[in-house]
Amino acid sequence: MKRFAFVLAMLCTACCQAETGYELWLRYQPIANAQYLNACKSLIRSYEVHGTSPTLQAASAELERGLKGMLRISLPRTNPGSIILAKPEHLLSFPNTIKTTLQKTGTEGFIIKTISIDNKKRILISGNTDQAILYGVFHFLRLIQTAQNIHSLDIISIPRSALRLLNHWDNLNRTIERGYAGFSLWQWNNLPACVDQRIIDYARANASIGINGTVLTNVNANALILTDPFLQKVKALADVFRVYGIKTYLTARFSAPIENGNLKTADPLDPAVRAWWKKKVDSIYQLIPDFGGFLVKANSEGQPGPQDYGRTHADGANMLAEALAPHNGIVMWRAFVYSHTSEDRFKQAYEEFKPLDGKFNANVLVQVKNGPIDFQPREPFSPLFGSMPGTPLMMEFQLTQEYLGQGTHLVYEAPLFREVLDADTYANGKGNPVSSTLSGFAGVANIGNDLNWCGHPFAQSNWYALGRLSWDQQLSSEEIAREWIKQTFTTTPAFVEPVLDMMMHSREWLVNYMTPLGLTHIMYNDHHYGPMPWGNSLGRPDWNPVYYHKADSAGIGFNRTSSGSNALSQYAAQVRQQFEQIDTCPDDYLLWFHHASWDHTMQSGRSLWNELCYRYHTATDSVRQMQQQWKSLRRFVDPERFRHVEQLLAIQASEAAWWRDACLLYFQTFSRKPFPAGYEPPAHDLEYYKNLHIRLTY
Ligand code: BDP
Repeated sequence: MKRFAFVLAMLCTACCQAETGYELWLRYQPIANAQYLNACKSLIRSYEVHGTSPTLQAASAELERGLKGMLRISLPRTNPGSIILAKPEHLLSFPNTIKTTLQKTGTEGFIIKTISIDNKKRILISGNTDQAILYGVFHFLRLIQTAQNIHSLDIISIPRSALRLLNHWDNLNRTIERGYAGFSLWQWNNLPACVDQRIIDYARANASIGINGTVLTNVNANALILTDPFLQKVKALADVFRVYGIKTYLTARFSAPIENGNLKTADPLDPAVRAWWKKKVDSIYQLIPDFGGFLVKANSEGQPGPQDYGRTHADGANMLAEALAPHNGIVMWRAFVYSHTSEDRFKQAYEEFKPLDGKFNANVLVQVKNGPIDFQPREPFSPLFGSMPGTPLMMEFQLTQEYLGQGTHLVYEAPLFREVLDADTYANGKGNPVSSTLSGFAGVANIGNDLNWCGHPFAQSNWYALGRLSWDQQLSSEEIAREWIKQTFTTTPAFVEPVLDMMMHSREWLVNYMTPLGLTHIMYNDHHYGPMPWGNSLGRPDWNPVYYHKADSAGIGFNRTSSGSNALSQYAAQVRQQFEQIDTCPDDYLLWFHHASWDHTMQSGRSLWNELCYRYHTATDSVRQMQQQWKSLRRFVDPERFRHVEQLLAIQASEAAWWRDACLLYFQTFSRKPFPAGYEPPAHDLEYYKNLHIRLTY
């Protein structure tokens, strides 16, 4: 009996050992299913690798580490090996079909193929570069971590997009703009002498999901990063990232020639300014030969830019592009611009950038946020997508949850990403979704030095999703979530299915307890945490919530049809038609485009007021159910991560109710309608919510 208890205790410790989350989705836990374990072991006994580059060494090390963890074997290197890591030139004796396939995989695509040599099955992981092989190794390990059949593999995987980047909004003092997971990973004070293990693990995690570029610094840029001592530090990081196929990029402060170079101007047409940038760029490439280029926020929210000198965004971007072109570097010029003079902030990016289509140099991409305003829980796609046929565009998604519950709400963002990517722009007719208009992807990173990298254990899934989706835009949110859950927690279906359900609904619930029916930007001033629909104290109208919802006794919402700001005219006719008529506009976007009466009949048949109450209440109830759902899964998760999620869900549930009560009470002052019967009454009165002064330390 004692012995039984001991074995049971051992088993429990084995399956639920404390975990910090540091390993992310690269946990490589021992395979518990004996049958699957044996199947893997019968195929995997050794490996061979052709070449000695640091990247191949990293691939080998990862393979050994992964298989040691999952199969509990130390994988010997033999020739021939049961796994073969090789480029086409090492495959001379191999069938031509493999070589022909590899002609199509480019520099990053890979194949994983079961082949037979000497009547023995072998697994070939190949690609045209060492980086491609590294991607193949990570994919192979993912197959095993997610318990896929590896008996007869024939995988070809080619990234659909060449630029798959993280954008860190990290300041040089290591604070992170809109960061909810600690301080920056970049330890500027210790660099370049000291590059900690975390930098390597960051690179591994990115390579495992195909991310091939990282912008190290905040878009609200500091010119100091372009000085020689800092560039030495950047080089130390770039040297690590290169091994994992990751290019390093920096944000360029447009006024750097003045701040660092003592010039009188940063006018992009001034020859001295142009010469300064050229010299600066040349010196960066001396240190970092594969430097990726610059990301620039200009003439936006107080950042300097070419318009300060009467020049256009194209003049500014092209000046930098010219300096970078000889080195194959690129400029990612952000389209996030708005000013207080614009009658509708929605329209400004399009108005400034559309006329510049075709005027940018070949190595400039315009980076556009997914929606026209600013990373709201739900936005229609930015009208720039599909409107700039002569300019490569990059998608900017925000992984860090500035407007999505920040560090405490469980929100899986892939459904948001998919919704935008799948929206049809009708550029040149039907069937041109936003995804087809893109030349690259950027995710504003949600990573900091918290033990588990992202703060909320589930926030890791958004980093994961950005990588996987930018590699393959055909992947569904569900497929990505499944992969992530299995690797991050367990492959047990009794856990995977309910957690999948939670994740897949989480974003819609958040929309409905924060900003249902197309409400926008009704968060607190500045830090954007919590509800403040009454906010009307900031100097600029377009910083105030009341500007966005326009609630009055007649109704609520922003009229962007032809009788209003006519922002809808920025879309193709077919898109416009979807939204223009109040009776056919989808409920989810109604208040984005219409000032609708409180009695307006929604597609559900409810009045607008009743629908608003319904959405706020049901979403809050759903979060409470999610909380219970998680509690029922305790036995599948280690105690640390279980408790952490449990505590965060408690915050989320109480904050959903806070959002619900504060918003409904406030909007009721305009609708003057009662709450429909049967709903939980608000916990406090409106004054209570208005008097909550939420101060955050970040
Ligand atoms: C807004 C953020 C601000 C960023 C800005 C940007 O509130 O901190 O600097 O976007 O994207 O969402 O430049």
